Amino acid sequence: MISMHRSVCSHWCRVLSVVLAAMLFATPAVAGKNNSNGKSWGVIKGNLFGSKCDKTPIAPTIDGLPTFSLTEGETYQFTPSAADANCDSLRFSISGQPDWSSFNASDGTLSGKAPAGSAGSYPGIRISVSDGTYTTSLATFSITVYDNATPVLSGTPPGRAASGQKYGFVPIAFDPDGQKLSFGIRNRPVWASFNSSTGELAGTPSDTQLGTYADITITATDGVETGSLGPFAIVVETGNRAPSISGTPAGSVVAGQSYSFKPSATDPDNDSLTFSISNKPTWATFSTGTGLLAGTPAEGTSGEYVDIVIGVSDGKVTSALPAFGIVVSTANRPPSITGTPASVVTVGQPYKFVPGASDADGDLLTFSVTNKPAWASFNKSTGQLGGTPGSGSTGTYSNVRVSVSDGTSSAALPAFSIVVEQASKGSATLSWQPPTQRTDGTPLVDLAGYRILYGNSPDSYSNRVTLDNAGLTSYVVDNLAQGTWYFVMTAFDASGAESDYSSVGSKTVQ
Ligand SMILES: [Ca+2]
Ligand SMILES: [Ca+2]
Ligand SMILES: [Ca+2]
Ligand SMILES: [Ca+2]
Repeated sequence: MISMHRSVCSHWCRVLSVVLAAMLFATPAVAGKNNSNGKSWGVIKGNLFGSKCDKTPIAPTIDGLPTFSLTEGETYQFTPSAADANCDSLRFSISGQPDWSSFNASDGTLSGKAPAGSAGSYPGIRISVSDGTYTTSLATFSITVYDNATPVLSGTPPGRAASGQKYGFVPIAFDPDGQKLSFGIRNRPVWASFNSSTGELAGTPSDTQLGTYADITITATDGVETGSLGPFAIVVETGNRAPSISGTPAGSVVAGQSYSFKPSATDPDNDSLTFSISNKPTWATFSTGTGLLAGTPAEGTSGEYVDIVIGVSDGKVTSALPAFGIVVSTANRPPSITGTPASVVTVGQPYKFVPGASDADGDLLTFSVTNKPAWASFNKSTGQLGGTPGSGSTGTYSNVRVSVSDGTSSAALPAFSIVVEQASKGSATLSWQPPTQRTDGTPLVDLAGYRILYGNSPDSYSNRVTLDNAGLTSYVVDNLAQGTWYFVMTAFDASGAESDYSSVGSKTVQ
């Protein structure tokens, strides 16, 4: 009955079972009565009142199922169950105790960590309990300590690192026992950090950390055995340095005019550079070889072209200018100016020239003049050049230029000269023989007078003088300006009949 309870009961249960067996032996009738109620625990308690510990000497009991194996580095622990129906104090003992373990005589606990090198079989272990009179033992058992396999580290850490660029290496770690591993490192480079959970070695060396970092060893331990990788070295060399780009692109251009911007770019490593652009204006072309952005926005492309970004790459890294915009404004159309100024003026005579001018944009126009004669005034609003040269202003006023401006662009007439002439007057004395007959040969008896016609060309006699005196034979024509004058005469009779022109005479007034 006792052994049956051992196999199914807890420690407390077993203690009661032992007591129950004793009580049933002493007072079977009471126990049977209570058992009829199905309350066996109540039976035990009822019979233990005032008599918890049996007075009949009984050997202590010991029970428990020890663990039979572990791996080096692992901890062993086993505590047996023991009881004594007489409430005797119990004392435990052991034989065949493994040398790496300790034993607690108070509770029978066998424990300890199997160290490296402890692999093997530890037979003949016997744990006993004594109540001072009787000794009871567990069945002799063995503990097998298995060899702890060393963690295996593998992987090829890169032997070179570049300044400014990240270096990283994670070893492949494996423990044949499946034990949890923790990592360590010896001679860790100062520029790198190490993760003891993963074994990752990572960092970015700076330009001041060039050189060889040798004898680096990464280790992995399962708590007992330690595997390692290395030693290895990392040579830190100068890494790629980013290219630089600079320049200030113009922010505006007038439609119809050319735009051009070329950034400056260099690479400290002398890498060959390639340019790129985003948001290139449609009217422009871009050279990936030089970075030149150029073009002439046509009329109708006015507007703002934004977020233009020009970058340069050394094949590894790209540097870019800040984004910029280009405002294309409508082109100003220059004004036009026309007119043919007089080139000669006589002293005392007024001179006046007003150019014609217009602007396709309707811009307000202002006029200007260079080399204005002192005797003339100029109206900036109308462009009128006018004045009357005085007697002391004879001469040639050359390279006079009249211009018009719309505020942005201007137009000018060809330069011209104004010659101021002296007002010289001359005279011509005409003399003639009075006619005595008509063209048909008949005598002319009623001659009434003469008419003098003259002008500045032999075909155009714009001036005339009528002389109502048949007795005259000469006449002085005066007040003739400089130039060559041509003269003809006619004769007329009392009836008004007039002859043809005489032969032409001429005189040049200097
Ligand atoms: Ca005892
Ligand atoms: Ca292991
Ligand atoms: Ca570079
Ligand atoms: Ca204009």
